[in-house]
Amino acid sequence: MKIGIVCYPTYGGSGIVATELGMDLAERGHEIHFISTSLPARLDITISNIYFHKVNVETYPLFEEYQPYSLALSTIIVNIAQSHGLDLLHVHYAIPHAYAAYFAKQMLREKGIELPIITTLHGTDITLVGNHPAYKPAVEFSINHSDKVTAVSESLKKETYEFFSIKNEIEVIPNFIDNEQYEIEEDCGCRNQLAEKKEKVIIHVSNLRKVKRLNDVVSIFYEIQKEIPSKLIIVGEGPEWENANALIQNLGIAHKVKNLGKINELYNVLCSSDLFLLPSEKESFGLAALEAMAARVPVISSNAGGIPEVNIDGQTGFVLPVGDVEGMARRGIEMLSDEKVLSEFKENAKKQAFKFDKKNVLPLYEELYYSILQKA
Ligand code: GMT
Repeated sequence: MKIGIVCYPTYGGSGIVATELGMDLAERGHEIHFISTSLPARLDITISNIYFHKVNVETYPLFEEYQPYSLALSTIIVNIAQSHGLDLLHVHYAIPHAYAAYFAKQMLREKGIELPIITTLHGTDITLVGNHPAYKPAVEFSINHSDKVTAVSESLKKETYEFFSIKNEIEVIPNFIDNEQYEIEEDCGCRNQLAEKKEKVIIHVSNLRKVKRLNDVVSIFYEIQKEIPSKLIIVGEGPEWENANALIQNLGIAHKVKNLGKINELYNVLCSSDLFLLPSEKESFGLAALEAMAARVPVISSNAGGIPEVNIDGQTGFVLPVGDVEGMARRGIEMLSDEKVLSEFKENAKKQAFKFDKKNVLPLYEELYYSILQKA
């Protein structure tokens, strides 16, 4: 098949899922055309069958900071669909990708070309941004006019039906992981750069936005480090870092916290960690938690959105109400203070990651594509 994939190029989960999916489909022999504003963060452009098309948003002073991204996107979709003969288009994140895809589809129809559209909902496009009155009718319209809609968790599917008036069926295809990529020795050599030998490594990976509750991460760690010699590793960049850093300074734990920013060697850092913290306010799935589990790292998380579908309370870690910093710290201390308990949690985390292995999940997308092409 010739498949167009539209995604955000940044380190966010939706872009990562789209990129990993596209690369794998290319390895299975499909021709994949990525359409994005810049090269997606994890895209290996050297894989054969992969093409990258940059969305050029022409700037014009009249538009000030509101340059018409949707227009530029629908135009390039039309061009790529025509010039490369795309069989279908898969857009990741509804805003404004599903909207732009709808208009591209209409333009192509006038030229006698039918382009089926698949929209994958990732989370904030529904729960945070999409639900805002400024966007809601347009998001609802574009979901209802997609040929197929998927959501990354049961929780997100339920919320989409609750928030919007949706006429079509939403299929849940969970996020996935390539477990083979995580077959690194537990101590791959980077552990001693992160912490002292006797210390535990506690990690948080995100885009450091408000929804991730970074101050909770710091407060949970503050309580844990009183009992367990440990270091907190923060991976990612984002607007909440300044606030969290102020808290770190006030609590006097700056020497125990390392902010690595955006890194490429995430596998190595995860494989050197003992506990992942994900206390998010909202989270449709929690891909970062799954990546941690694939590296044998148990997770202490909130019960937001789809997290409980990934992190199983009492098995792969613990799941507590959003904001229960005290409870999360208590569970962390419990887990980290007993090596036998910790290694059981680590094994369970790895077993859980195998359930979401790409070998099980990717065929679901392929089947979906073929079923749409049969209908078309
Ligand atoms: O977590 C973010 O803020 C990034 C966001 C995105 O759209 O890239 O992540 C969302 O999609 C991921 C991949 O499906 C999910 O694993 C995340 O849980 C989801 N984030 C939220 O729902 C807040």
